[in-house]
Amino acid sequence: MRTLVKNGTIVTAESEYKADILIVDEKITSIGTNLEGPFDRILDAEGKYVLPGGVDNHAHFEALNTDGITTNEPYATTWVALQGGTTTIVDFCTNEPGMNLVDSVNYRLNVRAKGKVAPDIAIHACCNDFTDETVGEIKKLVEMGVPTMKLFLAYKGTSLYMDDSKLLACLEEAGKQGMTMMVHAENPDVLDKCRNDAAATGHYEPKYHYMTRPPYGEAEAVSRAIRFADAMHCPMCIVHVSCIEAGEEIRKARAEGKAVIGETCPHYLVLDKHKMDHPDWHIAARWICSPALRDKEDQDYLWKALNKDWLSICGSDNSGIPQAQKNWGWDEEHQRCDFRMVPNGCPGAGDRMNALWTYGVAAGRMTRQKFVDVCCTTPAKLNGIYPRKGTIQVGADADLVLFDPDYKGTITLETNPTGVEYNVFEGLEQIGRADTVLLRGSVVVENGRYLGEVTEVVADGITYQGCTSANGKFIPGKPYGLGYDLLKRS
Ligand code: DUC
Ligand code: ZN
Ligand code: ZN
Ligand code: ZN
Repeated sequence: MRTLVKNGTIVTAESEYKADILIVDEKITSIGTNLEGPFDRILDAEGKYVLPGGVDNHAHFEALNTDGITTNEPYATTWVALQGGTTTIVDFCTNEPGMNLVDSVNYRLNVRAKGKVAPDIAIHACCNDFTDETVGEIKKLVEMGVPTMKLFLAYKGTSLYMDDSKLLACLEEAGKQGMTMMVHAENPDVLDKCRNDAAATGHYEPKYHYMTRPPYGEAEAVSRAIRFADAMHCPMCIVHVSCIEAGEEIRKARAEGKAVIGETCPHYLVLDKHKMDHPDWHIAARWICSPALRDKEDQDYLWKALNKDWLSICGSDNSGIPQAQKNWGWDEEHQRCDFRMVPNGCPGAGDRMNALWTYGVAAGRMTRQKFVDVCCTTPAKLNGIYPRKGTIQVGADADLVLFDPDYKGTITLETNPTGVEYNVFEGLEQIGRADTVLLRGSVVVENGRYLGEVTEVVADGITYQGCTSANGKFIPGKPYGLGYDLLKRS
């Protein structure tokens, strides 16, 4: 199959130019003008930007909470990512109950996700059950194409929590084996103190979620994680950075040449904490995610930080928790909402690029090159899947977005589905959208609509809008990803 994408303006992290693209089957084989036919199909990209397919560094689908219950939308809903221009999700694989990480990755790919993922998928390991085996698994994970792992420095009292000795042991081995370590950085004792103080004084409403996750707790954990990673010679990615204080720790460490990179997310860039002040707690609960949404000044800082490469990636942290599970926040005994019982997370895989374009590029806060860099290229590098993914060049997978900068709309669940019953960006203006999306040479989105069949699928007793056929395949990452480059800085 020979496809020509003609008349578009190609945008990469480095440059922007007018040229046509020849795709043969799944790969880009030439870029230029007057490319020679015959062609089986011609896509006219006149008036559009041709972007690399998005790489979402931070997606949770079918995530397991500490009881082993899934608290996220199923893989069948991943079509929403494609519709938003993301052609590769990097999904977190926690331990299945009673399973080590290596077996959990195999189980996730071969059972949970098999035949259900619409975009391509790469994997971060995510330790939810640290055992004597865990450190020894790092080498095997890297060999399997999983060169990244996330550790939780928060959530004391659950199996997610990693104390400093476990953290150091993992970092030491990861540095040797070519793994980049990712951390959820919030100081657990700060959280416990604040949460207990709130409860002790009778405060349980959703707004106490943000009032009890102070920036200093995030910044302290970021600082500690970076120092430990540096001492252990392990490259590090701080995920979901939400505030000035945490960003400043990363900025300073990078200025000192430390091997650290930071990610932020659309909801921290675009939304503020007052979403959680909604008078109906069921609705307010939709914005309960961790770290918490912050203030306008934090948003301004995060935009600046992306532009200055203090932060380098925009990942969605897609964690679409259905309303029925957000409603777990109801304390039946005391007949009130308790923010501590609401599962954490916001959906966003479908709106990551829409939100960043609208409030970044279209608002004059970010160049198109920077947009591609933080949404596609740097995440692909970090995960060791560049240049197969994350850029437009000969030999790369033909994952392309024909982006229409003239689209104007309002974000609603109908136009911007999330996989759950609500969209946290509902009602916001949208400028520009992914008009046509190609995944490895196949057109999967046209006129902003996913082309596959979408029907109701039921998971854990909850009904979702799911795709019935899957295009996605596992893309193994190479060891070190960006890690070597990061380490060379020091
Ligand atoms: N961390 C995440 O990255 N996502 C959802 C919840 C959390 O704590
Ligand atoms: Zn996290
Ligand atoms: Zn309600
Ligand atoms: Zn996450």
